[in-house]
Amino acid sequence: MNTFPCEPVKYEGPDSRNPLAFKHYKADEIIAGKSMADWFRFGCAYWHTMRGTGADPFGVGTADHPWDDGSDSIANAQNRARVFFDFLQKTQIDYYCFHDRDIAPECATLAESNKALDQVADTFEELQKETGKKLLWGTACAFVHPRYQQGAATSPNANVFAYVGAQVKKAMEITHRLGGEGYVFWGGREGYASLINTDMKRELDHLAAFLHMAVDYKKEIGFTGQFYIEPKPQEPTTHQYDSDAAACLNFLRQYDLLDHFKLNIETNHATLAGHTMEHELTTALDAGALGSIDANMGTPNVGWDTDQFPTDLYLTTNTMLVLMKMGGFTTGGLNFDAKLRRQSLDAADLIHGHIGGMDTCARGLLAAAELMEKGDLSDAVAKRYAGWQAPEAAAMLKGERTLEEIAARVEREGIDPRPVSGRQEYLENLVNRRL
Ligand code: XLS
Ligand code: NI
Ligand code: NI
Repeated sequence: MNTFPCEPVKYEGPDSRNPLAFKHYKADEIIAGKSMADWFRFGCAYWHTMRGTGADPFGVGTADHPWDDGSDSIANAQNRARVFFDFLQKTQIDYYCFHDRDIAPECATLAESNKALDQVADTFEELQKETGKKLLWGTACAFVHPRYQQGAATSPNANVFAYVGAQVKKAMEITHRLGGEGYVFWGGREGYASLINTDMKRELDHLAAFLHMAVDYKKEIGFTGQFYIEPKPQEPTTHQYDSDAAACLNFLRQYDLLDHFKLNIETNHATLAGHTMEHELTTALDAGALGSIDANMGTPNVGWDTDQFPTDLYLTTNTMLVLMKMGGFTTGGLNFDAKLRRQSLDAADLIHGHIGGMDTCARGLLAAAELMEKGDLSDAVAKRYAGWQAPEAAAMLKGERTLEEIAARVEREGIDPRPVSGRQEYLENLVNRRL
């Protein structure tokens, strides 16, 4: 069985009652100068969509994937790839992302694993040519295998560091070969369980040395895709070194890596870090380092990375407001790093999850575009800081005034600032009106 058990999903408009139709996502509709498809550059995560079984810490998988024979054979991996590209076509998703070990089996030796990866990559290459679908980014899975139990590039064991070096080298080559527009480093176990047995300074030095080697190898093979770090505060580690956007930026700056990396911001990771998605996106954007998005959402009171499909209009509107400020993605995209609930067994549920996420994003884009166009929010912000246009105010920021001079002016002019309203609720109502 090489096709996905459903018809291709089409746009039918907001009044459609067809559960397998887009109500808002219309790929070629131009919004603020760009097609919806270009604004989003939607991506699908191979690990969730094709390899997610619904297993959780309390029970085995439940998903019904009739195309999968459950074996680790190359033939099964290649067949899965065919079903996946059919899924991409049926959902109008243009990009995908993978870990090396999602697409091909891990074998007894590294050489055999590399060979398996090459064979499956042949199939991916053919399928890309056939369908026009593209690789948004690739990555290496350096957290599942027991060898990485204490970390990969931050493992206390030098041989683990070497092994992950070999694995990432190959994953970069495969990403390059498949025309990947980026490569992600998500440090799943790059952190600690406890500081009691951890030399944090040393581990961070190791991580930086590792990333510098990756940057060198990228040049060596002529891979021009963008490198991304994906922040996440914990899970599976107690503390992950790439805990949030600010921590990543600090690390990259400290180790002279900022020119080579951007951030891939994931919604549920922002939540786990105690931030809003728009906070994380804005932190990255302000540093010129917003690269890509892993779109999903969590249930904050659960406290896990539940990787749910985005269904929240506030969330997607706020996300799109930041993305529009940036002018859209360049190499990045909006990858659904999202999985079905364990009760959602059917292959068709995968379609519902993805098209629901796409429609939610489309509504966010439409709302954000209207808010941007009307300019109410940007006007309010401009007005809030308008006082800085005055020559004396500007001079204070340019280093042209001392504290003594400022103090003298405050006395001379009898400056006595009065509180003014931040108008938060008024503005919240404005946003609400567009939803
Ligand atoms: C896990 C991460 C992972 C990365 C890719 O929480 O989101 O899926 O996106 O390694
Ligand atoms: Ni992710
Ligand atoms: Ni995640």
